[in-house]
Amino acid sequence: MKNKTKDKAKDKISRADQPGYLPGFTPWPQQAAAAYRAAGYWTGETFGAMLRARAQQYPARLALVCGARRWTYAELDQRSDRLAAGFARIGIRPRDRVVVQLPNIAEFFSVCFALFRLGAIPVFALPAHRRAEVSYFCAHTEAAAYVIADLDGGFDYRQLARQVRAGQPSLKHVIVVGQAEEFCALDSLYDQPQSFAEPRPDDVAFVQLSGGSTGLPKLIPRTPDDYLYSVRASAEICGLTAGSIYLCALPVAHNFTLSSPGSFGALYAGGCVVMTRRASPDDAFPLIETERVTLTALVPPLAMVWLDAVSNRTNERANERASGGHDLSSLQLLQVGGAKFTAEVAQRVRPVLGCALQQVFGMAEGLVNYTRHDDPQQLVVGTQGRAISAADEVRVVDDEDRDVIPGEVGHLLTRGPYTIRGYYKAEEHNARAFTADGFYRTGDLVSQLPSGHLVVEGRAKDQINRGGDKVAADEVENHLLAHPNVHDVALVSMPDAYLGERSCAFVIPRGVVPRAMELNNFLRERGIAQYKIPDRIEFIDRFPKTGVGKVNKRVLRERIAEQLAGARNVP
Ligand code: OOB
Repeated sequence: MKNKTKDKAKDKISRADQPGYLPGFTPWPQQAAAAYRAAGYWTGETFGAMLRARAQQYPARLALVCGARRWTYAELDQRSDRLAAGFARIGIRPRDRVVVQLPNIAEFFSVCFALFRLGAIPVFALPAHRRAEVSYFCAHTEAAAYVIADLDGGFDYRQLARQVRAGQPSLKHVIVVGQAEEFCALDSLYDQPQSFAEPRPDDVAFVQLSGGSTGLPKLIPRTPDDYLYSVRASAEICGLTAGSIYLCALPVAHNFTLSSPGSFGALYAGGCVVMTRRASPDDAFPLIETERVTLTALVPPLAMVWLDAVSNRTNERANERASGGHDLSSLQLLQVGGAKFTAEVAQRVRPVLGCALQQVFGMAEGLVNYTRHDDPQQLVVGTQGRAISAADEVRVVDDEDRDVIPGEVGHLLTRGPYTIRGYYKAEEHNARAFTADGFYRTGDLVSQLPSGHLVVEGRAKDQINRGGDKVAADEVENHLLAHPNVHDVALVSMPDAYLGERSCAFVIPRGVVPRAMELNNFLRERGIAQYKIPDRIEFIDRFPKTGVGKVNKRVLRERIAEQLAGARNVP
């Protein structure tokens, strides 16, 4: 009896030392996890330990450039330690969720690594998100804190925080980079460093957002084991070294910018990350020149703007590889991804920018495909690359989940060492989004070449890819349905030369036909991100239906595409 009690006590202690996973997280099955460890993909390294190791290896090397500020690895390491202590002082605990919505500024990294060291869990919102999205992230994760910058791009995030906080009882702190007003200033949290227990490398370290196709964006839990593997392998594929200088031009918290190989890849390699809040040629080109940037990542519309900026300039001064007087010769690699990059534009990259192109087809849920530096040009220009890892399982299947004949178009399913097995707290949705044996249903239609390279052929998910910004159709439809003069609505994509796709809402009105402007204002007042506001609204009496009576969105897409083509042909 006595012994039993003792054993029980011992049991309690060992469980406290090794608590289970974050509730709501679907870990990889034990067998798969063991295989990934045995193969050396999962190393047990945490984010905090990774930064510490680099700071010891390269204390004086430059880690971050942000405006006039230049932080060495030692400084980033120290700032992260001090902030971790400050976060702990105000009551942020291991495993607390913290919504982080920051622009491309150096503090993104000190805040993240501080939270990682503390074992708290950043939930990455994008700067474009507004009240509806941020409130949902806070509520769904029961966030304890919300980190913002005071102002960015003319928008006051403190105003947003006031609205969000009013409806969120769990939200104890709003932490502001810059002028905090009534909130907590990040600068007041630089305490004396203290040490914290290392978080588990196989438990959730942070949460990213999915583009989503149904309802609100799904939340994607990522672990140090899986994420650092993708970062390490990506850095290797892209040839990053301590001499690499990465321009962080797309939103820093997006998976592409963070890990493919992104800023984490650059830090992993001991290189330098240069931050820019805006990715326009006027902002980015001077930075490329002065900081000698070696690589960057763009979505297709931005890549087109860069190409045009350089072409125009080059036409003016023949044979000069410069733009606006800016020398871009340090740039070795331009990565383009997030949406389909057409072959016609892709082939302009090398002649115009004088650097290599890499196409990147990835997803925040995991799988990332790259074209490789030694691929023949036709693969670099005409495909979206092949998977990072030999352990990535890629299947192309028909509607019944049967493998298609190699080379034919089908649904892309994937499973592997850095692809999640479930969204955070989304049991019902997970049953649909993953197969019984753990493959993620990407919703993308692809064909695969014998080399393993994938060509993105289309999409089965009900989503609009607006130049890399993903819009879940039914999220916007649900907001519109709340309008008293909207009887029914279907949101579809329409072709666009610049963004690839824009959104068009077909609306069946109820009673008085509302003005398009009124519906857009209504959506804005509901607090959704600007990129989700329909680019066009068409009123219609009834929807075309499929054989089983569902709205036939294909017919609607064709209708609007024809209408646009017709309008272009009018003299
Ligand atoms: C990236 O991640 P997400 O989560 O914003 O979006 C994923 C989806 C994919 O399922 C696919 O539908 C689309 O975006 N996509 C592409 C593409 N890259 C992404 N479609 C066509 N061609 C491409 N090259 O967008 C993302 C994450 C990591 C690296 C790169 C992109």
